[in-house]
Amino acid sequence: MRLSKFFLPLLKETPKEAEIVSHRLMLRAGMVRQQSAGIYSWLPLGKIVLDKVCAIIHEEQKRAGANEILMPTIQPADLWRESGRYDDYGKEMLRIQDRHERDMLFGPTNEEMVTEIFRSYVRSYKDLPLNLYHIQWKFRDEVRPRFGVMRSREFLMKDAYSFDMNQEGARAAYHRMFVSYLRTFERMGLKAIPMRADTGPIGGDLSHEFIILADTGESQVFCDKAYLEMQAPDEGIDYWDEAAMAKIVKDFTTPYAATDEMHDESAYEAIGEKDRLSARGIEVGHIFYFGTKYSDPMNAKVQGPDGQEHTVHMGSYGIGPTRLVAAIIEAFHDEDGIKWPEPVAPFHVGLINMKPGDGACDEICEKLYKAIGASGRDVLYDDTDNRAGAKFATFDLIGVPWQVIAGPRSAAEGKVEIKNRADGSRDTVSVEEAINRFGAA
Ligand code: P5A
Repeated sequence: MRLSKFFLPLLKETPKEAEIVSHRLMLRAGMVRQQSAGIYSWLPLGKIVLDKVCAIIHEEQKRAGANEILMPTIQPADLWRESGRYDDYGKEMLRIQDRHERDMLFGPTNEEMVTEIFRSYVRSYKDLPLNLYHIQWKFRDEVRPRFGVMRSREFLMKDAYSFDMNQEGARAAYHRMFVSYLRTFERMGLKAIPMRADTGPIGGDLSHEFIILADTGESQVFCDKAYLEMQAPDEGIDYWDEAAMAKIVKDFTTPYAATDEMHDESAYEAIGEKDRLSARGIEVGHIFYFGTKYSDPMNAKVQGPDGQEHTVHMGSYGIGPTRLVAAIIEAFHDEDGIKWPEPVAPFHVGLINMKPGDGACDEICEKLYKAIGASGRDVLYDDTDNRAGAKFATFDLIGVPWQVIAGPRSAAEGKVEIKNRADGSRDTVSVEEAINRFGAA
C-alpha cells in the first residue's frame, strides 16, 4: 500500500474526550470514528488490525474443533421468552419492533439462537461433541459506554457454543476452549491470565475470565507472579487428548488468580509476599459451563446409546475482538504511539522515502516496495511529500514494527536505515541486506 493512496485520517490534537491511552491513540491514528456514544466505524488502519486479530481467533477456534457459522444480529423475542431471559435481561437489551409489530432485539449474545439451531437438526449422541461459533456484532446498551471500543455498545464478539451428552463431555469441551484461548492470546503477544469468575446473566457454575494486566484495566485483580512465566502449549497439541487438556487446565488454574469479585484474601496471603501481584486487568475473554440452563427450557435433547433422551449440556465461550485491539494498544505503546506486536501489526514494514523526486531514493524505495510485497509481507510505502519529521512521527504513531528509511545521503551509497519500533534500535545496511531481511520469502 502506498501512503498517498491510503485513507489514514490522523488527528493532530489529542482528543479531549478520550480518557485512556488506547482510545487516544486509536483516534489519533485514524483507526476508528465514533458515530454515537459507544458506536464506532472502523477506518482502514483499524480494520486491518481487527481482521488480523479475527484471523488468529478463527485459526485457533478451528484448531480446537469448532465449526464456523454466522447467525444474524437481529433475533426474535420469542426465542428469549422460551429461555426466560427476555424479561430478565433488562435495559441492556436493545428491543425493536418490526413493521408487523413483532418484538425483535439486537442480540447481546446468542445462547438461545444457537440452541434453536441445534435442536432443529441434532438428534443423536453420535453427532456429539459439537461446537458452533461465529464472529458477529453484538449490542449491549451499557449504562456507561467508555474507553472507546474497550467498553462500547456495539462490539464484535467471537462466541462459541458447545453441546455434549453429559457433564463429563461438557467439561472436556470447556477444557479445549480454555486451551485454545491460552494459545489465541499468546499469539497476539499478550499474557492472558485465566481467573475464576462470576457467571452474571449468562448463568452456570463454572466460569473463567481471561485477563490481561494493564494499568487502565477496569477490574482489580490478584494473582501469583508464577503466571508471568507460564507459556501456552505449542500448535502441535492434540485437542482430543482429554487427559492432556485437563492437565494444562490444571496447571493454569492452580496458582492463585482472582478478580476482586471472587477474591479470597487469605488464599492470596498464603502466597509468599514476593510472589504476589495486585494489579489492574482487562477482560478479553470469558468462558462458561452452564449445563442445561438453556437446553432444558428450550428442549434440546439427543438420544443416547441407552435409547433414552438426554438433555444436552452446554457451555459458551466469548472473546471480544474489538476490545482486544484496544487492549493490545494498552499493553504495547509509548509516548510516541503504538508498538504493534508483529502478528497483529497492520503492516510489517513502513518504507519511508525521505526525498521523493531524488533518483536514488525513488529507485531504492520502488525496488524494496516490490521485493517486500512479493515476499507476502504487508508494507506501507510513504511516497508523499510530507516533511521528514512528520513522516517519522506518523510511523511511530501507527506503530509499524519495522521502518526502512531511504534518505538522499545514504541512498547515494546504496544504503538504507532500519529502525525497530519496539526497542528503537537502528541499523544502517545495504539495500541487498534490507531485501534479504524483508524481501525473502
Ligand atoms: C460467552 C459467549 C458472553 O456473552 N455468551 C456468548 C457469553 N460472555 S461475556 O463475558 O459477556 O462477553 C464475552 C466477551 O465479549 C467482550 N465484551 C465487550 N467488548 C467490548 N465492549 C463491550 N461492552 C463488551 N462486553 C463484552 C469481552 O471481551 C468479553 O470477555
